[in-house]
Amino acid sequence: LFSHKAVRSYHKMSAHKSRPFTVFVEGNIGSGKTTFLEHFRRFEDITLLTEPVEEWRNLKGWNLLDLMYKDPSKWGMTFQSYVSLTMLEMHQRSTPTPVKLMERSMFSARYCFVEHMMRSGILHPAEFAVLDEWFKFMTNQIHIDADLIVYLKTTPSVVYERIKKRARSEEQCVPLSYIEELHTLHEDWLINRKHAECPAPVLVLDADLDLSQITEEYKKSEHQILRKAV
Ligand code: DCP
Repeated sequence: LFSHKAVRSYHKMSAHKSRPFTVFVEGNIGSGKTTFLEHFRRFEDITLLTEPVEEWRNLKGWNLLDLMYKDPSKWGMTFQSYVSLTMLEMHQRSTPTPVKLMERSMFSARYCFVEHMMRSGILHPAEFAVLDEWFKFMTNQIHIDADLIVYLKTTPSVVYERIKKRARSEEQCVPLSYIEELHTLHEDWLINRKHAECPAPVLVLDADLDLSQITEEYKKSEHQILRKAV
């Protein structure tokens, strides 16, 4: 008979063998994460997990993103707990391909967005504590695959202009200062390594470039992402 421990480690081993090469695409709001993922649609053997934001805009008809921007203190906790759930679901989703490319991760939710809401007092310390306990439980008890992080690095003023131009209705009142804070939080997490947890090596791309030049920049990551697919 196997002990529980032995069975668990067997499952871990077999899960490890068949798991896909998993890439998170991270960067500020408007840094081009969706465009980056679309670039990889032309390749076989990659599963793209895009646009969790569409789920946040429509949960049984409720636009949680809009509620959160209109009244952050009231809805921040609800919104971030739903973000965590959608992220966990993406992390857990099994893929038929050897490569899995995800837009964001539960790590940026915690280290950038929840961190901002805690520091700015949008979240009550008790609400923050609950989200943080969930995060610790999820990252300690559930195996989250992570092999590479593509960081689409931008300048806050550049993405601020893009956000205004794309005019997503919920984001109309977003101030530049918020974009700057999110930038610093991404840098602290991915470049300055201020949190214990940076789950994978980081590839930094210049995402300030406009659409006509960005394809060349995206191509720089093809090798690292695709060599695992062959
Ligand atoms: N958001 C949030 N908390 C999170 C994740 C996102 O408040 N944990 C908000 C910020 C944006 C919206 O959700 O208003 C979508 O942000 P993303 O950066 O995830 O997606 P974009 O569509 O802006 O990415 P890109 O323009 O890079 O494709």
